[in-house]
Amino acid sequence: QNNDGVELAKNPTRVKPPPMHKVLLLNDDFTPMEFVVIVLQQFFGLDRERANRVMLKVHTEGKGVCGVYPKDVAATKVAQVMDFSRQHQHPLQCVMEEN
Ligand code: NFA
Repeated sequence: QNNDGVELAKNPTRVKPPPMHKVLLLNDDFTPMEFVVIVLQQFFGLDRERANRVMLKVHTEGKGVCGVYPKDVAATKVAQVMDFSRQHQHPLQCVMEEN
């Protein structure tokens, strides 16, 4: 039974968990590695070691998952990272995709 797209006020009982969305970073040739590590620590709560691992995965494979969140949270993370990168004049790209 489909319980999506129904007004929550009339439907306080959720049958399914919210659909989750991956947030990914994309590689580029210009953003400093250290800046990417800071982004992963600051916006995705990774410790330095995990942040370094994800950064290197993005660097070598072209993209990497920062975290998995409900749609609204994922969208906020993407916007925050894009803002932060622009503020620092780095071309780092952050995107989301449904699982
Ligand atoms: N490729 C970038 C560099 O060599 C580092 C980087 C890693 C950029 C991950 C974006 C994402 N400076």
